[in-house]
Amino acid sequence: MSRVKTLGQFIIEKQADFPYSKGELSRLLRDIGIAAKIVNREVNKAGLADILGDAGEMNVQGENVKKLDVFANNQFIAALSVGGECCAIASEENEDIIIVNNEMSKNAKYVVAIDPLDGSSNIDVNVSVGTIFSIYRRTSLSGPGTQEDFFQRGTEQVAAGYVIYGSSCMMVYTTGRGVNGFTLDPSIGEFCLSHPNMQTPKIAHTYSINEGNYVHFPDGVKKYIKYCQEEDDSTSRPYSSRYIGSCVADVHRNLITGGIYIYPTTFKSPKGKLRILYEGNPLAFIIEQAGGKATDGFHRILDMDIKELHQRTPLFIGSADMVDIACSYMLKYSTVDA
Ligand code: AHM
Ligand code: MG
Repeated sequence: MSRVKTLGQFIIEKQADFPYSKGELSRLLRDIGIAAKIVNREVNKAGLADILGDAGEMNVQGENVKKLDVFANNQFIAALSVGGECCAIASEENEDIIIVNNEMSKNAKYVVAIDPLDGSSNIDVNVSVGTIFSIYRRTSLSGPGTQEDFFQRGTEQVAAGYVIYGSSCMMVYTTGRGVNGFTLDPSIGEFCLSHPNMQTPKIAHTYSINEGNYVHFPDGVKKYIKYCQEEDDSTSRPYSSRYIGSCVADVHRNLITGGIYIYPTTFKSPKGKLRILYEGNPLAFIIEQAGGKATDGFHRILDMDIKELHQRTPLFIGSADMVDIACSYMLKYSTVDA
């Protein structure tokens, strides 16, 4: 009989890989796991409770905030604030960083960037949504965390992960030593290791992009989409198109079955729509650890300089060969600004 390994057991086991670690990162990951379970509970009863629908506010990106966004944001901020490991949080829902201001967190080592509920347009329609997080070691020495603590390249992430609230709830994370996935077993209330050492296929046959924006795409993307749709037996084209509209769900599916997710620049979003700090970088870290690639069409996401908290980026992410081919079309037909 195989023995179930819970997220908590796995985290403690992995801590032994870092002999000088004091366990702060482990506790941070555990706190995120607990908040995720609470958010999952609310997502699951979204249709029942009066928590469904708009909260009637706009977030800092000028998008409608759904009630569950607010709930998830509050849960994660609370979870990250109590443990004393995190000194500041950057959230998609808050214009400025949230300084964790208590006695325990003054000398906390880490800052956390988070998209508490990604894919919010899917909440009202019972389609998968997710949480994305990214953990950095602070660069300031002590005292309250600062905005500059977040202005680090993605290569500096010490851990990153996402939670997908889908047909089951899963947490997938990396600390730079591979990617592991845990599925929530509701009967025991624990995330259990279900997808050890995840690897994404190098080449696959699925592309994910909002084709409704086609006329506004850069030429390189237009040509790549046409390439995906052409008939060619040797490369199993045409490819399938799958687009959920929650990048966690699209990237998660592509991580498992292979594929590419693209959110390029568009007329409406000339710098791309996704935010690098809590969408691009964590997903890029995970996908690279799983053997895939992530770029903005030209450059590696993890090497980008961060100058703003809510900085946007185009994103080409997924199976290595597919990202390479898409980028070769960008190089041939588009310029960095187009
Ligand atoms: P959000 O964080 O406000 O939910 O926005 C990010 C989401 C991604 O999850 C998703 O892939 C994309 O926006 C969908 O955008 P669009 O509706 O323009 O295709
Ligand atoms: Mg988001």
